[in-house]
Amino acid sequence: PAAKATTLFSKNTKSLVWGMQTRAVQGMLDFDYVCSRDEPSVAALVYPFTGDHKQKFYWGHKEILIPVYKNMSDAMKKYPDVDVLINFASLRSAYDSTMETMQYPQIHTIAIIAEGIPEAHTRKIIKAANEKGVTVIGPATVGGIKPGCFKIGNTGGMLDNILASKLYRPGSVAYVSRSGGMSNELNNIISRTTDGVFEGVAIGGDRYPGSVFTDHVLRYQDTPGVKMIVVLGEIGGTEEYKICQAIKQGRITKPVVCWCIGTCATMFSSEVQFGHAGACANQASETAVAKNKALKEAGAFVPKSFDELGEIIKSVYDDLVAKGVIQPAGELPPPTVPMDYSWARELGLIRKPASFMTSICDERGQELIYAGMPITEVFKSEIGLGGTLGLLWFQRRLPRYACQFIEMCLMVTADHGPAVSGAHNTIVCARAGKDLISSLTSGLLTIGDRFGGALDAAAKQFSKAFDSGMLPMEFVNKMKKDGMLIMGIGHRVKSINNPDMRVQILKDFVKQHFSSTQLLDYALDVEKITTSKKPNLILNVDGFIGVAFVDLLRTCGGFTRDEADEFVEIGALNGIFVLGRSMGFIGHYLDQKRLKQGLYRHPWDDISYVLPEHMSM
Ligand code: Q5B
Repeated sequence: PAAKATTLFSKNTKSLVWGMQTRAVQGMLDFDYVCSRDEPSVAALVYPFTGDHKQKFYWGHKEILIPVYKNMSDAMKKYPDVDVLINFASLRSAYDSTMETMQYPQIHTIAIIAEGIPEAHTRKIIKAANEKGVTVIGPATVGGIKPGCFKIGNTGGMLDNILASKLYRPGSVAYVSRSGGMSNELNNIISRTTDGVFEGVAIGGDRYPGSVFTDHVLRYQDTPGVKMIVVLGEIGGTEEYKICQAIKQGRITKPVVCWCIGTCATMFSSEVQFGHAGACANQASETAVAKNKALKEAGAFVPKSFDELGEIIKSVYDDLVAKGVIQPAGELPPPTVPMDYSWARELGLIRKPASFMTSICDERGQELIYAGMPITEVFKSEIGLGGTLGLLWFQRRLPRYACQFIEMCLMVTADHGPAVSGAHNTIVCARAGKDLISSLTSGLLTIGDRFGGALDAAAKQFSKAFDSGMLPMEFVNKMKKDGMLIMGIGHRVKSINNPDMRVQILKDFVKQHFSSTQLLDYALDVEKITTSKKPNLILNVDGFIGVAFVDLLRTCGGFTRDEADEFVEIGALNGIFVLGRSMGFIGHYLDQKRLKQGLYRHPWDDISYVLPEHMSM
């Protein structure tokens, strides 16, 4: 087998991360930053399921881009200084990606995070790693951490944990454990009882971990910065006996504090399988009790229980300090890493004024809510399109007749043939080869005072005149005197001789269902005057809907007078025509496409060319 490195990580270690683990990468970068590293420890990500691209991360306050490669070979070629690969591949692809990684001699450490990798696969990985001199940490582990230098993935937890356990700078104590969760506990215990962690590795809970306790304990023995070693073993396997042997043989001379967890197994009458795949004693020597006893006999410092682990670590450490083996360094505060906005918010540390306000719809919960009404209720109560519009436009559950009226308005305004301005525009646009939305909006853009957009203005003019007590005749005369057209009056083709059935249908309904039609009656009186002058000066479809809607808002019981006026003021009523006529415009667009109509060009004989005479200078 090829020799393996004693030092796996330094302040300059560069790694590749296999998998789109952006949170873990950000955690590594934040760790690097609090360790005052000069550069991020992650050179690139490898992710075969997208093309090459870049991902945004934070480096302290700054935003940086880290490349993502589809092919591992490209990443290796681009970053020859990378010697660590952190493999977040799933249990299905971890074997292949690890074996592929080992083809690159630049890699000397691989951390495999996935749980549940078949043991046969792990054994092949171990064989290949031994041949190539690669240290494998895992599978089924969070990884490891070397304060001040490098952190594998999510090891050490969140930044506040890393700061609390002072993992941003090296101490003198190196540890190895099986469990990633327990390594966090060790970080905590060691930081409270000594000058801190020098390095910690969690080898993972599988029966065949890629590297074993002794691999790391011997590395620590040969690492000058490590002054004492902590091993957190567990029930199952015989690895701890190798440590006993190494102590007895004098291969390990640094103090080793060791505890095997799982001593409670003796309280059960049959063998217990603990959480880790390897945590089961198959023979008496594999029990935690037997191993703790052997370690103590070999000369390791073994507490009476896990509870005493901290005390024993402290007494060994204090002794080393007393002997001058350890000279605790002075503390320097780490650089500050800004807290993530979402986390700070979750902790209730910050508040931020929202950029947007909304009061009609909430899609965040389990169920979509329209103005306070869950979508299931919208359907259960059969409020229809009119009721839905009532919720979203007017924030009210409107009475049934009002919902019906709204739907009738949408129906009568749905279309009025291809000749009107908006439909014409839609058709020309569709024939110019444009898409549905362009053609639709091209039609909608013609809606205004003259065509289809006179509802609001009609509502305002008639209300103002009526509310001020003006007689219909006075109103007509005043408008004429002011040189203003009465909005909602007049039609290009409809007249008293050619009545607009759309208006008639609405009128019949309104007269039957509305509790009051004061403004409509006023407008009909105005119509009598205007049609006596010219038969086409009828109360048109815009005008009718405008004034009838004012009656509805004022008298349906759902709105105060101010609220009713506000809806007219903010332009809700033109929305009825826009929404209704969108149906027609879309119909015209589809019709033109279906009829395969070509580009429209207006005929010359339909255009009067009235250019100025040629003028000589
Ligand atoms: N005169 C609608 O005009 C139209 C007068 C008026 C006092 C008035 C015109 C107008 C107000 C805006 C309005 C909505 C442009 C119409 C709609 C949807 C549609 C469309 C469709 C659909 C028609 C002739 C004489 C002149 C004028 C006087 C005209 N309107 N006086 N108040 N409102 N109305 N728009 O026929 O003395 O001869 O000079 O602007 O309500 O868009 O189907 O087509 O569903 O798609 O061109 O129904 O009324 O009349 O402008 O030649 O005027 O009548 O001052 O008097 P016309 P003009 P004088 S509904």
